Amino acid sequence: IDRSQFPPDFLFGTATSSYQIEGAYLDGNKGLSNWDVFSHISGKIEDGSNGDIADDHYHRYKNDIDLMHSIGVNSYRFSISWSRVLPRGRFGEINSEGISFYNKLIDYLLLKGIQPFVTLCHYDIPQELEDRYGAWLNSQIQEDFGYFANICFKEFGERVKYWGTFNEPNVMVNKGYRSGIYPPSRCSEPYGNCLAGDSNIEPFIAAHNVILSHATAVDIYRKKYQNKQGGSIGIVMSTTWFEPYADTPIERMAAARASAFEIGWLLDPIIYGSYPPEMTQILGPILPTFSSSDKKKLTSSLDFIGVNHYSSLYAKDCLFSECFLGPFQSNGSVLGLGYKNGVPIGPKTGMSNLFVAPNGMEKIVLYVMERYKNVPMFLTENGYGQNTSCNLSTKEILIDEARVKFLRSYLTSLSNAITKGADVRGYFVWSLIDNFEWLHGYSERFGLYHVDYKTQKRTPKLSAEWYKNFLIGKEDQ
Ligand code: GCO
Repeated sequence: IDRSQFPPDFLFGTATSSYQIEGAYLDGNKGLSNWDVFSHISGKIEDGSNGDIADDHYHRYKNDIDLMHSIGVNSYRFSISWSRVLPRGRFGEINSEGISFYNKLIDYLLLKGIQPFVTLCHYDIPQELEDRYGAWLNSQIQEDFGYFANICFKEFGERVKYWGTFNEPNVMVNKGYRSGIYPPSRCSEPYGNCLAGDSNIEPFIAAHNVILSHATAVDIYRKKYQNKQGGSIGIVMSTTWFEPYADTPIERMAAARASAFEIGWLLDPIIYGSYPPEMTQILGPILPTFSSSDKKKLTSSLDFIGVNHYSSLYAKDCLFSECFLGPFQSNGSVLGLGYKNGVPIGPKTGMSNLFVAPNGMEKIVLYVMERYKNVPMFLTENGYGQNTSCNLSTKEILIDEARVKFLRSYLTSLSNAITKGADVRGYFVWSLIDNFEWLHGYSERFGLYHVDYKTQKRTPKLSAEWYKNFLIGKEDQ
């Protein structure tokens, strides 16, 4: 694979998120976020860690930008910590120290010739919104998100040309309100908080408020800023390629249903103004409804789709055939499986649910292209996690041949999709540096750079070197 196989103005970057790298969780007047509170509850994070310090990026952002610069990327996807800008959400003042941090970050990026690609909400929100009114379960959040977005457009929009409202909201609501393994831990064992299965309406309410919060922010951007500032705005979704478990009509339908439930759930409303037919058929009245003014505000409320893609799964039908879905699944009655007859769908990675299945990249991009009439896309995350809980040596971590192979094969597959007509405009490796990998803490490493968490020293892995060579167009070995 060669850079010349991509369009000349293609964005190539790396991605991170505020809670996963910034640390400094109380510095500069930052308020507590839901993840600050959650990660401090014992037993929530596998290795007992939290993001209090993380990569200390808050203090080391210049150094980290220098690392990006040395790789030669032309863009950087990061997120703004809502609780750094508004420590108490809308119940307090704007924090000038928070604004100043992101100003410095953006200015230094631009000085180094790197375009900022900014996510407004990558899971972390001010805890006070949760405590006061139940955050995503309350429609109040739509206005509050709009208020936050407006501040960001106003303060940073002269310099930021790419905005994503949400990162993987489908994951955020499923893990927050269905399995309960992310904050606010709704429905987690022992299943105390809400009803089982499809009668648990909370994920649907939360998603509904996310969808309308997105539309509120886009509306503000388009009315007040877009013409003047000339940027674009979209949303970033987690995407899995679902391969039918068997080549039968039922399993093919199951795979299509799984995609509609995963991607169409939020993107259909945001692009077409209503929930996907695949969902309404199964869920009926469980899905909240959009008023006609909602629909108007929603339709075509994005300029691009951000696609995060790591892996494929088999889709197995559970609507017409028997299988145990677990009490809190609602994905169109499809079981997503990594294995068939004991054989994984592709080589295993360090993450138990992620496999190396590069063809899924081309397939998912073509799927999104067809479903959404070739709206511009950015491949906003793709990367390889290495599990280091089993005491790998630093050398084994640094010579990350598996990651290089992964990136190369996925980029090849992406370029195939572009050749077939997909309007993809950028690609971001997850991640620049090893960081706080949510429930897995620091044992999962996704970085192009290794981080020694005792000293905060960053060391390039083989993959950093490989990406750099790829970007300068040096023949790939
Ligand atoms: C996301 C992802 C990232 C993860 C990455 C590796 O929500 O965008 O969860 O934050 O770190 O996907 O799992």
